[in-house]
Amino acid sequence: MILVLNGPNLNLLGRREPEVYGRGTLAELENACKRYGDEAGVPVRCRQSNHEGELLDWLHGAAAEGATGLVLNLGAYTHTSVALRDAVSGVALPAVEVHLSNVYARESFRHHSYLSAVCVGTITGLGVAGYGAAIRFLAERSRVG
Ligand code: CA2
Repeated sequence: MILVLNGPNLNLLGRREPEVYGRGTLAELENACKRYGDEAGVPVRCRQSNHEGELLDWLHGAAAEGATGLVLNLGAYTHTSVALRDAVSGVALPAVEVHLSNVYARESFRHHSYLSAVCVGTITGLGVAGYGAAIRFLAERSRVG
């Protein structure tokens, strides 16, 4: 199972800033992730939280609930949270960092990520398709061990 975690404010998708994040809602994003998982032959579980501690708890429990990989869009916590970085680093599962928007085309405070160094890779600016690429990569990686 691949666990997709979306962080703060991503519950607002489709309701504000469509020029930055597109018109799709979080529910549509999560349905697309499940579809990408079906196509790649791996179950996908999606969660979103606005709370750092809840995201930490989900990361700590990921392996025990059967995750073989993580797709992480931790929103603004990407740029601020040493705690989430330490959790990703400690969880011993391959993680792909995903951003809907191209963070490098935006404000400079979005150019630094605490997560990138503890993830296998980062996909930024491809919208929902970036989640698909991450899911396909992790599905393949879990098959080859
Ligand atoms: O591009 C991304 O996916 C981000 O992770 C989104 C975060 C932002 O802090 C990161 O720098 C890049 C913010 C998510 C906010 O989502 C909203 C969606 C609709 C309306 C308002 C906010």
